[in-house]
Amino acid sequence: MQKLILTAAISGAEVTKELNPAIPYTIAEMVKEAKSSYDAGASIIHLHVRWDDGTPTQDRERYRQTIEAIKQECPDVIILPSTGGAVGMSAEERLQPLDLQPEMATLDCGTCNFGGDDVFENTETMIEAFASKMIQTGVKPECECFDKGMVDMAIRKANKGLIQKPMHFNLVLGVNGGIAATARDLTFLVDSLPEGSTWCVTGIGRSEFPMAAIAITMGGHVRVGFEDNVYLQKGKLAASNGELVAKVVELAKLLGREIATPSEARAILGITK
Ligand code: KMH
Ligand code: ZN
Repeated sequence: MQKLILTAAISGAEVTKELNPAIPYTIAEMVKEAKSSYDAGASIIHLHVRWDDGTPTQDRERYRQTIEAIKQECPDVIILPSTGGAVGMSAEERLQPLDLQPEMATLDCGTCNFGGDDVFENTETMIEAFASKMIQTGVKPECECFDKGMVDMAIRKANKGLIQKPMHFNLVLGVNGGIAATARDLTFLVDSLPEGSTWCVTGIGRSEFPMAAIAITMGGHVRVGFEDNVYLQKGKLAASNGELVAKVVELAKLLGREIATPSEARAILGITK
């Protein structure tokens, strides 16, 4: 089995300090959360940036400054910026971090209800435009799939030459509007991936650690972090993203799976730059 790649989704765009005071907004807070995750065993930081007051932004310069500051503390970590941004942002706004030519970026593969009246919009035209820009800029897409149809959309785009193979997927289970976080549905998604793909699981809310445990035993990779869940256990807020990563490292140890370093993660994912 491959070593386990751990991704820390340290900030997200929607969670706020009202939910957990440790949610990072400022660049210094982002660095602290990235460092705690990296020290605990994360080789990838999935990044959304904010203005100091917590407002989500896809501003190119804010990403540049945040990435440079994180790299000073965690020099070899893989940075995976969001091109999803926050619900309601325009495609143009969302695409900005690709100008920095990161090693990876998210590629959201379909439209999804996101609770209440929120709709996270990713039309087919947008998916093609985002995928094309990633090919042009040499950025490896992490195909974000909130439902089975999104896996199929990503495969169609790969067959059209818009996503290079082998593909890498982030299977997100438990969004209110997406596929449920159950072992059956995770197996269904994984069985639908093209041969040779790599995949990571993201379980939302209380599903974070159960989905992680299943993925560890299935040979997949794992994402945790405040973007997806703010609790270390029922009723106890996590003090840092590092605590969430450390809990998965502990699970992996119990289940006999070794953790990948950033350079091992690059080799597994076929990242060459
Ligand atoms: N904030 C969500 C609307 C991504 O990073 O690409 C979208 C999201 C996915 O978080
Ligand atoms: Zn995200």
